[in-house]
Amino acid sequence: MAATTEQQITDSINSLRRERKAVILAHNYQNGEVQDIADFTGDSLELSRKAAATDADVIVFCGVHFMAETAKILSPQKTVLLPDPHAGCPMANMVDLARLREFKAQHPGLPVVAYVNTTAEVKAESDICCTSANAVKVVEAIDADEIICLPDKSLAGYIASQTKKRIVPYPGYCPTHHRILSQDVMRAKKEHPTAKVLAHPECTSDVVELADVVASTSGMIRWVAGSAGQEFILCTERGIIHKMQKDNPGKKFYNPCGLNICPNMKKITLEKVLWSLEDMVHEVTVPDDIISRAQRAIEGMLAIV
Ligand code: CIZ
Ligand code: SF4
Repeated sequence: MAATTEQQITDSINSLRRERKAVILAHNYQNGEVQDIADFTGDSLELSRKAAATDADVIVFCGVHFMAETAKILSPQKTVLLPDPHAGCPMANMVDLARLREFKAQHPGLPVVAYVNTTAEVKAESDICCTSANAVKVVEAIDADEIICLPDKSLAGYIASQTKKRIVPYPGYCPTHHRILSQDVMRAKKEHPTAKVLAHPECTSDVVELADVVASTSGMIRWVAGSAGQEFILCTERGIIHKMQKDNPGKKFYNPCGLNICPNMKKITLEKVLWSLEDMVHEVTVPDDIISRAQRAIEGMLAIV
């Protein structure tokens, strides 16, 4: 995109943002140019909470569908727009209501902890939500020794390694994080021997075992900012490096491989953000009864952490 064109698009986004009284949210995995025009960047829960605290009428969520739903759950009165209606999350889509009910029936009586990375209707049908940052705390706070964690078997495995409780994993996973292999991380460590390795718990257990730090995207951003280290290997989606590099210009950041790209996150572009505000598309709605039940699961989590 030529520089002038990009500037024109940004100018148009800015005037429509004011006209529509909109707040633009960008997930940490978004394209850099999209992060740069956002009012807030962060993880999905933190973004949805920040947007709820504004008096905006419209939320443009630059992320994937379940994230826009989370924003709607926390701001039922606001109009929530997803700039590309096809930006879905394959992991969130691995469990729907029918599969969840079937899984619950196979493990009767067990409480269900739903990662924020789930659809609104799955949240509504679960006992409580968790994020990758607070999952262990949430599991510890539940009055049960055996707990279903969904949809991510890798996050469930990480939780199981940190608690004495028995964790029953639902067999979902993030294709993007699973493309990062332990041999990639070992090669990157050899090339950058002083680099610290940070891994998201959505990575496979052999990658997590190689990490110096296991954290959510926001946790990684905070950890890097506070670290005396100068080099970092990031085992998560590569969009995270954009903010880290901006915040820490002297530090060096490395991707462990060429495949840590989430194609759905990358569907959002500046042009689509502009179209979204121009045409007020694509609105993400959640039925009222699902909103109130999903709110209960999110509030249950927030009461613990
Ligand atoms: O909920 C989010 O934002 C996800 C899935 C990732 C993270 O760790 O921030
Ligand atoms: Fe879903 Fe993985 Fe992409 Fe996150 S990185 S949106 S979990 S596919």
